[in-house]
Amino acid sequence: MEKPVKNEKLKNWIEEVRQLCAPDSVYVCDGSKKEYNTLMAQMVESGAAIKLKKRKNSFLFRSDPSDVARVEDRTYISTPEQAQAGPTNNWVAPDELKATMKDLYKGCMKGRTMYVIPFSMGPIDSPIAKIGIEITDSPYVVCNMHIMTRVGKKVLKKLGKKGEFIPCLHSIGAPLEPGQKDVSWPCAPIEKKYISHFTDENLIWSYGSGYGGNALLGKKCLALRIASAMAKREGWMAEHMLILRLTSPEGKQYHIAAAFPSACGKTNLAMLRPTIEGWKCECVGDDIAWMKIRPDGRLHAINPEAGFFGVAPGTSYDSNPMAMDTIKKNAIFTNCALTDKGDVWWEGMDGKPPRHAIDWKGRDWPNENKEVAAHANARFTVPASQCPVICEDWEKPEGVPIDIFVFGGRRAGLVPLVYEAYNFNHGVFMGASASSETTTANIGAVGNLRRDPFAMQPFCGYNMGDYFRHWLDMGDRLGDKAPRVFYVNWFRKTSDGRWLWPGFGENSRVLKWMCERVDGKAEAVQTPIGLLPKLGSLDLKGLKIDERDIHELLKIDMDAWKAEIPDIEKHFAQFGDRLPDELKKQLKALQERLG
Ligand code: OXD
Ligand code: MN
Repeated sequence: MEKPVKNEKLKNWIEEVRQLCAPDSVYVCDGSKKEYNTLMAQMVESGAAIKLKKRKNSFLFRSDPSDVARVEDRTYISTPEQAQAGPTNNWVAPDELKATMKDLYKGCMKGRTMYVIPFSMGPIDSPIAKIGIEITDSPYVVCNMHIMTRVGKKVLKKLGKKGEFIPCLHSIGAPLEPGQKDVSWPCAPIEKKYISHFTDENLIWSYGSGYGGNALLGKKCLALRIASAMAKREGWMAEHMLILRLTSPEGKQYHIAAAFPSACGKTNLAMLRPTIEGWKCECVGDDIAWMKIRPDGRLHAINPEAGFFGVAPGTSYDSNPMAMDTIKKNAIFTNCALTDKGDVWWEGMDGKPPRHAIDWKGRDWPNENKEVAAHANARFTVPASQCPVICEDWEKPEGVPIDIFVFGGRRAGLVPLVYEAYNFNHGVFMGASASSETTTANIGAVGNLRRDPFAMQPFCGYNMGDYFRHWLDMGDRLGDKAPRVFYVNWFRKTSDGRWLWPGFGENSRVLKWMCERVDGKAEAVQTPIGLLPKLGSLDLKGLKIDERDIHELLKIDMDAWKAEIPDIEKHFAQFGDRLPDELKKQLKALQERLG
């Protein structure tokens, strides 16, 4: 089975892990359809997966109720010095963490197959792409990696005998004793889960969870935490951003990269259907952007992923018709409900709820406790190529040139619908002080306000103060070719809880305003927080919206903004002398403008 592996370092690593984890067998993945189908058939046979009657080649999995989201409390950036990881990351010294985890890994794959997954983040021939190798004992992870990344022989070929790769070790942490019957979602208890990143060594060790970003190590672990640290060292950017292409009626293309925290609508925005006439939107990526300055002096972005791992609840033909069409076939669903007709269902899907379903815990639904049928962080995994609005250049090796950066979050009050930064450094300040109400994408309380700089709080692989500096440095290198920076808030509500902005396809109106700002066409007014649309410059043609709501959406409440300053100060203070002076200056300038 190990024959296809010619790379010396990889051969040694496979052998080292085999000895430590003691699997029954080792299998090197070839990335073929046959491999995917065989593993799925085995999982259906064992009861781990349910084949959906209503969707071609699609399957439903139910996780253990303790293993439903990313575990930020159990996620570590393990660097020799704690200061390298900074105040926003959990830290344990590498020797200590490795010793703890080696104990856990000892014999942890007993009774199971150890899969070796060669994968590429980014199109294999892209100069921005990186190769990873995930070793896992979860066939569910293998199938998801087939969709989310480019897997198999072609990656090994590219790696060659001497090529470099990022080792990603994963175990669900549930060895089987001889004769022991397996459960449908094996995993370890929370206190034994570890998602560890040894960023100085480009090494990932994950233990105990089979879910999402904890287990599909190409995504958050490699493409954000490890990649952000590499990007800092090598002078590029790895960001938690969707990428989209907007084309005007005149045929001019604009590329937008937007950072919103988890479950704030990145996937919906990436697949937006513009409601304004003549404008077209295409999706390049929905979660992660890797960006490099090319010889033309501009920043070019690739989507390092090959699939979407989207939040299912709330996805409907209303909110995201393109996602609904994308998931019609070849999809993996996790923690959705199962209808009696053999399809998936979740809260917020179109039409009436089914009269009866099996909920994500495998029980009859509805139940007397009125619990939800699908877990709030239920997901679909699906190939990006199936998206009806995937951009024809989404796999272009050199990426697409970025014109506009957008930051944002979920704020019921305070933050207006849209505003523009005065300049790039002001934009960095806006990204660095971004905030959002928390969602269900990670384990923890929902609805609390947290600062989530650049939507990278859970994903930055090094000291966030140094990361701010890196943004400022990139701005200096880009000069007048730097993207323009905007901040949006689709989630503003009235005091009695009504949404002020219709969102979804109507967000195209806001994006159009940004493009027209880039072209020097749309007018803006100067306010203490930045440049807001001048009334009339936002295209509201055909939109039924009360004028009072528009006023409210674009209102700046000076007192409320002043009250925000101490929280930004506190947030910045945690970075001590690693906070760039420029950001202190930007904060002071905001304070002065607020009066
Ligand atoms: C995701 C997340 O899954 O950000 O993309 O949590
Ligand atoms: Mn994300």
